[in-house]
Amino acid sequence: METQNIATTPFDGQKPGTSGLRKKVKVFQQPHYLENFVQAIFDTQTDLEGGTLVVGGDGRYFNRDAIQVILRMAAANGVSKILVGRGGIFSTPAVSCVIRKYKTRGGIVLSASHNPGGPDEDFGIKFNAANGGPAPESVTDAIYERTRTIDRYLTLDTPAIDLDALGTLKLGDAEVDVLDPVADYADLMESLFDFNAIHQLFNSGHFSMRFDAMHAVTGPYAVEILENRLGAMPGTVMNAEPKEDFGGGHPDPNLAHAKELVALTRGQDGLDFGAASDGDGDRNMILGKNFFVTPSDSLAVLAANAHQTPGYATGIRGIARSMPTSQAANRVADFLGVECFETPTGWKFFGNLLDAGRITLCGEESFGTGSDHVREKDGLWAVLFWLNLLAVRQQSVAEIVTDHWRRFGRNFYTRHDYEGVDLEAAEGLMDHLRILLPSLTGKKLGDQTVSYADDFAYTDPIDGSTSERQGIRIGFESGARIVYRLSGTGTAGATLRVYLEYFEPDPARHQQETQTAMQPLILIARELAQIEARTGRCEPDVIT
Ligand code: G16
Repeated sequence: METQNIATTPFDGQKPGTSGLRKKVKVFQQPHYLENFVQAIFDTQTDLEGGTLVVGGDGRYFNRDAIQVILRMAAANGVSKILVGRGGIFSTPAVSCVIRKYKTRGGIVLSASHNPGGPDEDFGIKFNAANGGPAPESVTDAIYERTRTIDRYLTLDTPAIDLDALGTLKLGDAEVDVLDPVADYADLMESLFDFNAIHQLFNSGHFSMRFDAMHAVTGPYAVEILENRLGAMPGTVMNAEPKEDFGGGHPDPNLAHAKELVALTRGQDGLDFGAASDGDGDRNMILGKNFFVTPSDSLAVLAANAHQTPGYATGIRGIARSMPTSQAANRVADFLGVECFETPTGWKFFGNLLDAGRITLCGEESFGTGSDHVREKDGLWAVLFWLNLLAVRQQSVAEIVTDHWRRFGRNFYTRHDYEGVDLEAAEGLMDHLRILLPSLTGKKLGDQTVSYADDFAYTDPIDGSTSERQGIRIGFESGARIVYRLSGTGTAGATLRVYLEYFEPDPARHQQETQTAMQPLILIARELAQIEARTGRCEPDVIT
C-alpha cells in the first residue's frame, strides 16, 4: 500500500499544556490539525519506527475518528505494531499499564480528561513515553517546535478498520492488535490489593457503596473489577455506560460535579463509601458517610497505611506531592523516615522519581493519586486502596481519617477556582503578585506573618532539568500557605486557582467546617491578589 505524503502548513498554538494538547473538538476537526500534531510526534519520537505503539482514548466525541487517523499515520510512519483498545477505548492508567506490560515504545492517549465532551466541547491528545508516563517537558517542547515548521504528514489511503472485534488486523505493513482494554489493568489491580478481604467486606451485609463512573471510561473497568471480580452487588457502579458526551455531564469527580453520588452518602442512611472517577479514569474522589476526603489527605492516609495492603506490604520508599497539594504527606514521610518531594503541577514531574525508585506513592490536590505500579495517576487504584484499608481496618472512612489527624495533626485545605476569567486580567493578577513577592517576607497579612514568598521553580533531582514560574507560593510562620496558579488544562479564557492550607495540631479543633475555619486565610488571599477588582468575580465558581 502506498504511503501518501500530504502537504500541510503549521497551526498556531499546538503547545501541550499541563497534560497534552487540549482544544475544542471544532479546533481538532479542522483539516490537518490533528494530523500535524501526530506527525510532529512521529518526526520527533523516531524510536517509534519499527516499534510497538499503544493507542486509545476515553471514548469521548471524536475519539473514534481520531483513532482511525492515528492508526493510518502510525502505519505510514513505519510503526510495526499498534495495540488499540476495543472500540478505541483505554483509560489513561490502562494505557500506562499496557505500555509497561508489553514494553512498547510509547502510547498516544486521546482525552481531555475531566473536561466535558461533545461536538462543542473538548478533546485532547498526549504522548506517553516508554516508561508509561506522560512525556517530559523536553519531549513536549520538541513536539511543539516541530508543529511550528511542519510541512507534510504521512498517511495511508485506506478505509476505517473495525475496532469493535478483538483480534489482529493488517494496516499497510503494520499489525493492529485490538485488545480487551480492561483485562490487563484488572489483573494488575488484583496483584496489588487483597481481593479476598474486599470481597468479604462486600458480602458482610453491613457495607454499602456506589462507584460513579460519570458515563465515562471507567464504567467497564469498574463493572469488571468491583462487580464481576469482587462480587459487589450489580448496580454498584452507577452511570456505568460510557457516552460520547458523558451524558451531558462534566466528568470531574469533585463535590461540585458528582452531586448525585455525594447526595447518596449524606444523612443517617448515607452510603458507607462513595467513589468516582473522571473522563479518562485517572482521577478519584473518595467519600465516606457524611464525609469528604480531600485528595491531599487521601495521599497522606494511603502513605501512612500502605503497609496494610499486599502490594505495598514492605513499605514505601518515598512520597511526592505537587506543590499546591497540602503538606499532610510531608508529615507522614517524616514519620516514616522517607523522602518527600515537592514537584510542579503535572503528573509528568513524578516520572523520573518513580523510574529512579526514589518514591513509591505520589499525589496531587487535583484528585490524582498513584504509585509506581504505572506512570499515571490512577482513579480505580485509589478506590481499591481505600477499600482494602476499610476491609482490613474494619473502620469507617471518617474514623480512618480522623484517627490520622489525631496522629499527625490536620492540614485544613481548600481550593477556590475562578473559571473562564479574562486571560489578560488573570495574567495581570499573577504579574501583580510577582511584583509584590520581594516585599512580602516578614510582612503581616491579617493575623499571619509571611515567612517566604516566591514563584515556585523546580529542579528535577534525577536529570537536573528546571521548570520555572510554576505558581506563586506564600508561606506563613504558622505553617499556613496560599498558592496562586493559572490552570494549564482549560480551553477557554483562564482559570485562576487559589489553594489554601493551614495546619491545626489540636484535635479539639479538627471537626470545624473547612470553609469557616479557613475564612481568615481566604480573605487574605482575595485581598492580596485583588481578585475582585481584577477579575470582577466576588466568589469562586468551584470550591473543592
Ligand atoms: C492534569 C494533570 C495533573 C494536574 C491537573 C490540573 O490532570 O495530569 O497533573 O494536576 O491536570 O492541572 P491544572 O491545574 O493546570 O488545570 P488531568 O486529570 O486533567 O489529566
